[in-house]
Amino acid sequence: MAEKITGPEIKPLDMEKTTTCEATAQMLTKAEKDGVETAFHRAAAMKACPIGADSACCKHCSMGPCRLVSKDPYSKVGVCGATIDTIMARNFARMVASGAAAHTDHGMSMLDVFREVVKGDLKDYQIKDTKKLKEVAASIGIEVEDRKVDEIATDLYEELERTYTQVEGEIPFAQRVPEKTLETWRKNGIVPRGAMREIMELMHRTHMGVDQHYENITKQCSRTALADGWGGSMVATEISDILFGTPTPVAAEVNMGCLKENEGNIIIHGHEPNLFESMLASVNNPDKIQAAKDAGAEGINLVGMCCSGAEMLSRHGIPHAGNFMSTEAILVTGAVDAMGVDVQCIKQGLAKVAECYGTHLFTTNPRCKIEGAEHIELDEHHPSQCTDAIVDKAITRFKNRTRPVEIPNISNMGIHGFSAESIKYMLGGTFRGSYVPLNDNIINGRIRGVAGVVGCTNPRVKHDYVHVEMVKELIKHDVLVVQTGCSQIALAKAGLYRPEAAYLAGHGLREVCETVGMPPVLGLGSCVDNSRILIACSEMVKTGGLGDSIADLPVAGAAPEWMSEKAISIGHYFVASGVYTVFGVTFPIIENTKFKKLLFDGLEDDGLGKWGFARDPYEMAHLMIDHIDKKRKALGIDKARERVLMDMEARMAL
Ligand code: NFS
Ligand code: SF4
Repeated sequence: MAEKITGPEIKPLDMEKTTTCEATAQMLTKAEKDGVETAFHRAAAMKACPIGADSACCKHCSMGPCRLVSKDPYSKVGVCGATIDTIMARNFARMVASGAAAHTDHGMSMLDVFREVVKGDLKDYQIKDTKKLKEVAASIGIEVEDRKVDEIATDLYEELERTYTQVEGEIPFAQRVPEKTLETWRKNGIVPRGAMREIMELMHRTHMGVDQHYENITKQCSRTALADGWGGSMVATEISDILFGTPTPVAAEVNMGCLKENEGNIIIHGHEPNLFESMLASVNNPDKIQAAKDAGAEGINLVGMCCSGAEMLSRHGIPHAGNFMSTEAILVTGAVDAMGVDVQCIKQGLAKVAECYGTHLFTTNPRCKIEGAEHIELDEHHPSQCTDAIVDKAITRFKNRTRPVEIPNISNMGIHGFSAESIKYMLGGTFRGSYVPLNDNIINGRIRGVAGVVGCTNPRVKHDYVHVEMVKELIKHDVLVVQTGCSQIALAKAGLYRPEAAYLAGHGLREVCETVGMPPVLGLGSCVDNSRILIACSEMVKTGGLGDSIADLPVAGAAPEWMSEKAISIGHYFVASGVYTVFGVTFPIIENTKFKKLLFDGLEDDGLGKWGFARDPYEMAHLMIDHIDKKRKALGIDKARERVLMDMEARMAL
């Protein structure tokens, strides 16, 4: 169809510079023809505010807003006298507070479901993974031997509630932290008490006229971020595993080609797996399938996006259509009959694009409504009422499709569904899984170290490009990469989740991958599942041979295309846990300031990790590799790698 859908002239993007995702590029080009605007177009038209980007402004009271712009950041202060360090630290802290709140509130929703299941008030969800239930319970000191599942579950619920509500003491999962790391936290006074308390205190301290020492603010930042990583996020992951199953490796399809022209397509996009799980039940309901057939469809096709999509990909092999920067683009296919969203990373712009293409957009969570979208609330006591209604609307939309459909014919198979548990079995390959083989391969140098590459996509940089190039550079240098969220999807679209992609890895990593038949990058699921990386780090320390604390491990983290406050909270809990963490795109900080020095150096002196920043993917990768090598040297295992490399050369010579 040639005629424009909305009318206004759209300034075309230079696709070469916009994205490496061909499907997204194809749809953006179509959007331009149709006169439909996306976040990519808005980003091109609106320059980021340079003062805000540097975190050099404060609007915490109405004596301001104050802007501290000048060549020398110390030549000015706010009306109240706040220095640049105070202002940057407070802004950073508020990002941590908001990001941590998002993850912990998500975790709390999962815990709400769990409580109702345990009480027997919720029949549509069950405890699916009793093995995991027992493992999690035992890990925080709950007796599991010879006890009934519901007794253990009741105790677990009560313990985990403390993650949120406790006012004194340490959160339950602090018991999973390696001893020396926990000691460091205690010494620094940053062991979280309860998430609600930490977030509340951080908001208080960043109010006008309270905490005006950047070091003290940063301390509470660390405590709050840890309440996210080892608290809210970890609860979200563990409870989701208990209710819906711990992921095991599964072959699955990613990219827009998983939409089907002749079926009713439903996309679920968001973060909490309960909506998606019940949608899975609805689309498999024989009545609904029949209704779809009666409407002329060959079936109902359920597809995920963003993080709840990544969880469904991991747990059930449900196809995944794309990451954060593709959520508007996919509607441009015209093939999406309904999109259901819950919370987080849901662009308001979706409503307009959905309207242009006649797609039904449904909000389902009381926390997230969007003007112009229909709200059908998910009540966990009767979840099918919501999801069945969405299916019905999708079928009606299918029947009344008037506009031509264009689906990019691109899909990528790969192996997903790794977890802290399955890594044991993957590399162990024996009946009793353990981290010994991973540690051994790191010690003998075949694997140089482990990098967590995670996080968002952001239209301020070439979409997917930074993720893909950086990860390729890491694996080429024998760094095993673990991933979550939008980054996992970027690499899956680039074909790195196929075991055959091991040929892109260095000799050592390649050998390990080929021996066990695994891809050189391992996908662990959604962003809250970054907690799986924390558990994996803990296991590596406890297994032995790689130091006494997480800060000793030859590991590093990165979010090369981050955009959300959640990403800052994640970054900071990795830093506080002892991990060197590199961010791309931009960093909300001014060079040559005390606060910058604290985040990028000082925290390491306190026994924690530290922040890093670079825009270029190769530079980021080498910052991480250098750090990994530094840790190998400190552990005295740097020589082993040289031997492996010589062995390999010798073998090649033969
Ligand atoms: Ni994480 Fe998931 Fe993606 Fe970023 Fe958003 S979807 S929670 S925040 S954009 S990775
Ligand atoms: Fe300005 Fe201080 Fe008010 Fe911030 S708190 S807006 S720096 S006067």
